[in-house]
Amino acid sequence: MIVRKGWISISIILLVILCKVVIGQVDVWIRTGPNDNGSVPAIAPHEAAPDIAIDSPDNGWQLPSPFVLHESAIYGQPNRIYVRVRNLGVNDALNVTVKMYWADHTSGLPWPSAWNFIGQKTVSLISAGGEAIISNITWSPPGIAVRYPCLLAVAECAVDPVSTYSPKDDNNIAQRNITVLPPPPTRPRFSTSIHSGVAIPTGSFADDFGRGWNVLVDGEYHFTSMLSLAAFVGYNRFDSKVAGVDDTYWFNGSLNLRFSQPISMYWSGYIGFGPGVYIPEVGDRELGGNAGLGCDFNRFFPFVFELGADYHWIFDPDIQFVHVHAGVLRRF
Ligand SMILES: [Ca+2]
Ligand SMILES: [Ca+2]
Repeated sequence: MIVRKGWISISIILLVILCKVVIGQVDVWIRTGPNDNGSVPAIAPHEAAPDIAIDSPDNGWQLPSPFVLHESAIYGQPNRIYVRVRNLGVNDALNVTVKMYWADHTSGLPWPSAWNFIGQKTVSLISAGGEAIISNITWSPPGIAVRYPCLLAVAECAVDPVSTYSPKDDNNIAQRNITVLPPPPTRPRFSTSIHSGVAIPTGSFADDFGRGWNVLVDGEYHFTSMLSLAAFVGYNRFDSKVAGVDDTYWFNGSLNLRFSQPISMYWSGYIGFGPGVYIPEVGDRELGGNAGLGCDFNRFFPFVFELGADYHWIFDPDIQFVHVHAGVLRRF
């Protein structure tokens, strides 16, 4: 009886070793959704792979965080595709090849007829339980006709080949549906704009004066799509709250450094700040500064519509006001 139990134990150990050697020794996989853990079938969604990322030529290159800063692709330009491949197995994965494909989402996505090959790369080693980044598979989407394509990443190696071309039913496959945008227009470096709005006193300045109106004109030089230098002249009028005291005004001449960031296809936001010279109705010129933020609507380029607000502070006498404005800008 003791001999038989010993044989059973040895048999079980051999069976486990055999399983590890033959089955599951290497399991390459790519997350096809944010909740995917490598199980088959994969946890839904199956077409939002966070381990496939696009880095378009717009906004510079997104290193070192292409997966965090995943972008829409730009057609007609070389976009970079990144893929993170993992190994769930107990042995190292050797010579793992990742192939990238794209398809029109309206095609129904039959394999292989709907899918267009983009490119492939091979990584020599993914250690057991580890991961590797496949970088710089280059893709130039052919045009805007396919605005919402699907990307498919297919990973396999000799001991873990693809069994079925489905991101749900094979963890070697992952899909990410993306957006393709037209290239941004080549932006002229100069712009000029005119704005008008409300000038609102704050602090002690508000004791004697109420809100009035403002107009400003500016000239701006755009170093890049995200950085510019603006010089502007403003007229800020305030209504008197005190009987016997006249309304007043301050001119300002200001210089602002501005940082812009695209928010969507047509909208961008900016922040800016800088020094200024303020000239009162009566008295000497004074120094001060301003800081502001706003948003631009670029649908009708080269005309840009802008909404913004600036906080102005004249140091001595202590005068502060906020200027809320709307305007139109023309690039040339
Ligand atoms: Ca696998
Ligand atoms: Ca980019």
